[in-house]
Amino acid sequence: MVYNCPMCGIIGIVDNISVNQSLFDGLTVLQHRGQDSAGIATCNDSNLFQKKAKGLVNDVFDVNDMLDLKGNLGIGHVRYPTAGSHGTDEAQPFYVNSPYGIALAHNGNLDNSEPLREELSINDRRHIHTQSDTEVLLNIFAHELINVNSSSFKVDDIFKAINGVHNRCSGAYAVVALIAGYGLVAFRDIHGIRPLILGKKKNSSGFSYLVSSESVALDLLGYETVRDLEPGESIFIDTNGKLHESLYSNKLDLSPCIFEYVYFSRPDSIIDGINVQEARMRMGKQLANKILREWADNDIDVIIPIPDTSRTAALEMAIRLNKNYREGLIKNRYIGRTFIMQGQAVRKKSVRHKLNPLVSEFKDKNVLLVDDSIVRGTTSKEIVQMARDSGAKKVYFASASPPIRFPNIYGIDMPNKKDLIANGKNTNEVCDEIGADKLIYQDLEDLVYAVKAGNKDIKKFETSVFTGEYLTDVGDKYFQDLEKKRHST
Ligand code: PIN
Repeated sequence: MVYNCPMCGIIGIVDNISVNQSLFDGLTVLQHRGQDSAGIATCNDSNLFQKKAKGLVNDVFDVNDMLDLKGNLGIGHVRYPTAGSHGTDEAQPFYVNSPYGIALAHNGNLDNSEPLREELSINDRRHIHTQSDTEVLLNIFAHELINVNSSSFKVDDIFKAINGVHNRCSGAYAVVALIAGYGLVAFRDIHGIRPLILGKKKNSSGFSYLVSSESVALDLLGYETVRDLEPGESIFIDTNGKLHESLYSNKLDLSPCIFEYVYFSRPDSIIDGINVQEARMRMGKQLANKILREWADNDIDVIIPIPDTSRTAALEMAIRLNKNYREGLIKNRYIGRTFIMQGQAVRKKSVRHKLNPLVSEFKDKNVLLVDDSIVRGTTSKEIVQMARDSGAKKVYFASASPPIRFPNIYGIDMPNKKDLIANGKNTNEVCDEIGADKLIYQDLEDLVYAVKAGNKDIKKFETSVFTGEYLTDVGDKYFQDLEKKRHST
């Protein structure tokens, strides 16, 4: 069983001064991408330093760790827990000593990590000692680099090795790695599913470069955007701050994961040229248009978002529908996101712990609750009940994304197919199940329109959770194994 590393945040920096504080700060604005563990690896000449542990960024590193993380080159990672894999062993970055000493961190999921693991063991004679597919990816990269390696270090060899990674690895991966004494490597899978953006800023000897899952890290640290990495693109920034670039010859159309826009990314990020906040605003407008088309004579008194992400869409809906918008659910900001926790029991309990209804906003009103998505439906069901308990006359529910009927295999953690509330159900059946008086789902074409309007050059998005159509060639066996693996969540 191999665990993936979905929903993580990555960052890499090359500068002419110490990068420890910038990496730390950058990770704090990527924290929403994963709260299970955090790690930083830096490099000073050919010495590598690393600290990684379970916990939030603020809790993992103390002053002494920061002092130990020396050097002008480094990478960082925040990790989301997956089925059974929430041990320190799976915290990133991962390290291999040969060639050169490489530390690597990744966001995404390989869909062929089982066969790769076997290949690594039998053909490449490499030992993988954790269940993480990041360790698999790192060892593939290291092996490919040894295979192409000339007698001395050449940048071109790095790019050849990454081509080898693309040829062997299937799935979604955005990667940062440092090669001790030489520089920072970053690359993105051939579909560009997971995000990765490059920024630069002037320093006293030229430029400092930063790569990150989200542009918010560039904003925070004062970097200007160079561009998002293209599908299959790799870059190498040497210790002198020189940028080297290479494209994979078999790259495919950019197909970013649409879930980054639905709820995963911060609203103040721009992913593949699309302003996330504006995409969410358009999702709200599209959903309002659907209501105007299909339910013009609605009797909605008030629109109430289920915080946080859906607020943006819900406000736009209220404006377009000319309805009141009210904050009716008060979030306790001191507990973690529901979606991020492990196990159904914890998840169920935490909804009431997390959100408290303001009775006065519900009493004697017909309310439209808005969420970004309905996955298991457990939150939705409880909130509908809370609304009723608070005296709502009618409880309607709107989802800014379409019914989720298929598992995500590219790095967004989703439950088994059978635990997805919309699996095998039509809208009315889901509506009954969550106990609402009416349920309105965004249509897929409207969601795609809302996101694509931010960057018309993007021809398609990764939307498999809605369609069951996957970008990579995954067989039935993969899904059977996935069901088994996720059984325990
Ligand atoms: C909202 C994230 N969003 C809320 C994640 C709940 C589905 N859930 C997906 C809705 S935020 S359920 O980013 O934390 O603000 O359908 O599985 O119950």
